[in-house]
Formats: sequence, C-alpha cells, structure tokens
Amino acid sequence: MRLTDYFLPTLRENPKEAEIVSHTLMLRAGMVRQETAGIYSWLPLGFNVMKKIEQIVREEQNRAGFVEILMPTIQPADLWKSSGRYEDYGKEMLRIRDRHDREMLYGPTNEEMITEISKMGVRSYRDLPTRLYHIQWKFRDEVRPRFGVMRGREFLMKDAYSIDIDKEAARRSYYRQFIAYLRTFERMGLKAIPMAADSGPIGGDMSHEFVILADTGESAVFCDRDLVDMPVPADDIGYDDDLEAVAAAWTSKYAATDEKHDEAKFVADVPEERRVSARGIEVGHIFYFGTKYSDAMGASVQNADGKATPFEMGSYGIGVSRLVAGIIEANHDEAGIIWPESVAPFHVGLINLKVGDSETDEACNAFYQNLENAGVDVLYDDTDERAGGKFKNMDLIGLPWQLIVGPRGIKSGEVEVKNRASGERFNLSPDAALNMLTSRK
Ligand code: P5A
Repeated sequence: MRLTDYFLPTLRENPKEAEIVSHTLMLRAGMVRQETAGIYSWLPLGFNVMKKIEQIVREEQNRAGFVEILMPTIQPADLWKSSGRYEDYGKEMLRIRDRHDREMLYGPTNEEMITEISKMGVRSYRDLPTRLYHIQWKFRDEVRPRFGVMRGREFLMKDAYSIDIDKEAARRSYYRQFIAYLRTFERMGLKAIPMAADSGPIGGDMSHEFVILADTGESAVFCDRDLVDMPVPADDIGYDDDLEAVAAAWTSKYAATDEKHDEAKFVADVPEERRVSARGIEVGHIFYFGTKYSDAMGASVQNADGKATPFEMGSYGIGVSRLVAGIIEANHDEAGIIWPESVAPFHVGLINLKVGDSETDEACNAFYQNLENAGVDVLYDDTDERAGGKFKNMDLIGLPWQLIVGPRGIKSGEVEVKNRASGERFNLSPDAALNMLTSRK
C-alpha cells in the first residue's frame, strides 16, 4: 500500500479526551474515530488490525471444533421475554420499535437466539454436541463508556455456544474453549491469565475471565505469579484429550477477579513472594450455566434412554475490538505502538527519504514490488513529508520493521533496516535487506 493512496489521519498532539495510552495512540495513529459516546468508526489501520485479530480467533475456534455462523444484530424482544432476561437486562439493553410498533433490541449477547436455533437442529442425543460461534457487533448501553474501544457501547465480540447432553459433556466443551483461549491470546503475543470470576447477567456457577495484566485495567485481580509465565499447552495436545486435566495446571493455582477474591485463601495458598495483586483487562470470559436457558425456553432432547432432558449449555466470549486496545496497552513505548508480528497491519514500513530523486524512487519502487511479490505487506511512505516527520509517524504506527532508503545510502550501496521493538538498526546491501525482510515474514 502506498501512503499517498491510503487514509491515515495521524495526529501530532495527544488528544485531550483520552485517559489511557491505548486510546491516545489509537486516535493519534488514525485507527478509529469516535462518532458519539462509545461508538466508533474503524479507519483503515484500525480495521486492518481488528481483522487480523478476528482471523486468529476464528482459526482457533475452528481448531477447537466450533463452527462459524452469523446471527443478526437486531433481535425480537419476544425471544428475550421467553427466557425472562428482557426485564433483567435493564437499561444496558438498547430497545427499538420497528414501523409496526414491534419491540426489537440491538443484541447484547445471543444465548436465547442460539437456544432457538439449536432446538431446530437437535432431535436426539446423537445430534449433540452442537458447538457454534459467530463474530458480530453487540450493543450494551454502558453507564460509562470510556477508554475508547476498551469499553464501548457498540463492540465486536466473538461469542461461542455449546449444547451438550449432560454435565460431563458440557464440561468437556467448556475446557475446549479454556484451552483454545490460552492458544488464541498467546498467538497475539498476550499473556492472558484465566481467573475465577462472577457470571453476572449471563448466569451459571462456573466461569473464568481471561485477564491481561495492565496498570490501566478496569478490575483489580489477584493471582499466583506462577501463572504469569505458564507455557500454553503444546500443539500435540488435541481437543479430544482430557482438557480439564490439562487446564488443572491453571485452575489449581490461585487466580481471582475482585468479586471472587478471598484474601484469606490467597494468603494461605500462595507464598508471599508469589502473590500478585494487580490490575487487569478482561479480554475473554467463559461460562457454564447448565440448563438456565433451556429450562426457561423448553429446549430439550431425548437422551439414550428415550427420556427428555434439557440442553446443558455454556457460552464463551472474546472482546475482539477490545483486544485491539488491549494489545496496545501491552505493547508500546514513548514513541508509539509496537505491534506483535501476528497482528501487525503491515510488516514493513518503507520510507523514501527523498521523493522526487529518481534513483531513490527507483530503489523504493523495486523494494515495494519485490516485497509485495514475496507476500510481505508493505506500507510505502511515498509522501513528500520531511524525513523527521516520516520517522515519527512510522514509530507511532508501530510496524515491526522499517526499511529506510535515501540518496546517500544508494550511492554507497546501503539501506537501513530498523526493528521497531528492539530499536536495532542494520546497514545492509539492498539484496541483504530484501533477504532479511522476506525471511522474517
Ligand atoms: C459470553 C459470550 C458474554 O456476553 N455471552 C456470549 C457471554 N460475556 S461477557 O463477558 O459479557 O462479554 C464477553 C467479552 O466481550 C468483551 N466486552 C466488551 N468489549 C468492549 N466494550 C464493552 N462494553 C464490552 N463488554 C464486554 C469483553 O472482552 C468480555 O470478556
């Protein structure tokens, strides 16, 4: 992508309305624009990163045996009346009337809808488990939307749902997601710690929040330091293995959000030097709620003995749009964002130090073509900004590699490659630079 063809409205100054670094950097890097409180447009750079995150989430859901669907954003109120949650959800639910004066709502989550969909497809226990997910916008009329996309009103969520025949099978689905979450967040370069959590308006008595530690996090969390660097389950652990036993490496150690925190147990279970009290960002939340919705909505299936038994259910959420901000909270410095390779909007930022100088233009065009041909995403700064501005901008938007090409270097047969994360710089021949950048894609 040539910067002259792109849309990257970066800001030099820190916007006053931003309270946390990810919000500041997302606005300064031209990733999003607030349309009204808690509602954002996603501009090219932000949208690109969100798509990368979404794709990692999708691949790991598929790998865990969940199947993608797409449910609508707008739901009929009757559906929610049938579970009893229409009243319970209160002011967080955005209620709408259509032209026929029918009550509708902008969905905050989809437990009811999935229960109805599953009723349609599940006739006998042989049809179970049913494991579905979608990635769709949600609306919650939060009292205090804040911190940019971290706590928005409209936000993108991956929500998965499992229907099983009995409690044991439901636990197996739950722990599939548990392991899939560890793998998903790891691929984004995040250390997410599963913590015992309250289930709130979703319901049920088994629930884990996946939390990344950050000073700007909204909740206070408490855990055993051993969990911070626990390696995720190796790839040879498959989804038909006993994943509850695998997850025990995490669940047997103390980790709780503030609502579930038990100070006496924390002190008794964790030696002082391993006690972590910190703040955290909730990037995912999984729930087992048994028959809460199936009982209320009459969703049952014949078991092997021919007896009608209600669906055993769980639901599993990931805050896809929140993750964009969460990843920035975990990866930035004074100069700007530092994207992990796996979610970077482009891998290389190519800087032309003298646009209009024919030799430099030619060398840049050749790099641009060769990198693109090798499948490396490049953002080519072909604008006539001065060099200092280009460097600042490139550091701000945080692409993993910078390739800096100017007339002086060309004469001596050298270009500069800079690693954004480490700050390391390499002076290389054009061929060696190309080699380095294509081999690290
Ligand atoms: C699980 C999937 C649920 O809604 N129903 C379907 C269950 N869980 S949850 O914890 O309420 O939300 C799941 C994740 O969505 C993100 N999230 C938000 N992101 C941005 N702005 C918000 N206002 C917001 N609310 C929730 C979180 O990452 C949460 O873990």
